[in-house]
Amino acid sequence: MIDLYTWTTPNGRKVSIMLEELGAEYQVHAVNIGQDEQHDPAFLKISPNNKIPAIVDREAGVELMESGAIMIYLAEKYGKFYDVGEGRLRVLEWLMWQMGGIGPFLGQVHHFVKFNPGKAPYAEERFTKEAHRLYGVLDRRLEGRDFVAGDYSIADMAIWPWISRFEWQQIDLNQYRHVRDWYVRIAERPAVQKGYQVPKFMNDVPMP
Ligand SMILES: N[C@@H](CCC(=O)N[C@@H](CS)C(=O)NCC(=O)O)C(=O)O
Repeated sequence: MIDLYTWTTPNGRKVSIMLEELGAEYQVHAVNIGQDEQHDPAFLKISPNNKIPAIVDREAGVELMESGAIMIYLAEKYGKFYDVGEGRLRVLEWLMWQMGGIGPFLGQVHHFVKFNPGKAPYAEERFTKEAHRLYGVLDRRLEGRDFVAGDYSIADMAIWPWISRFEWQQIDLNQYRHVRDWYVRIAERPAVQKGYQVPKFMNDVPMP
């Protein structure tokens, strides 16, 4: 049994989608970051960086924060979604690309463009430009491929929830047709539909 500490955000959904894909038994603990529950001392013991997601694997006595580390841990534990397609190194490469690029920079687009428009025009311009650059990189990677590392892997599961906020990022997915086709292909998976609604329903999975 895995305890999942999460909220309705891309980083949280990465792990709930993965747990659904694995068919793993898990218990959800909602950490409402809008109400500062991530600073609760009990949660900080599991996630000292005060961010979701985090897991506890009771059987194995493991407590883990950081979505990338959690996904690698689960992939190794269940022997799935890691050593696939073009191999472990490619999966790792695109997973790290998500962790270092897509997550932090699209997160800044949400902050400046979606939630604080007009306050920092330079930041809006800089992060929107970077978002388009990253979408371009992903589009080129997906040309002639169904998934970023050949077969469906934790790299796709990590990137996809960030792309699901394309409307927040004011990105027209039709401008990036390989990304759009990949996005729809993954969105249609039952486990993704289910994992997206953890810890609670917010909206239907956005479709282009
Ligand atoms: N690098 C971390 C980032 C996690 C993260 O940024 N989580 C956000 C929600 S998506 C959060 O918990 N924010 C609360 C806060 O910053 O106080 C990961 O991938 O797990």
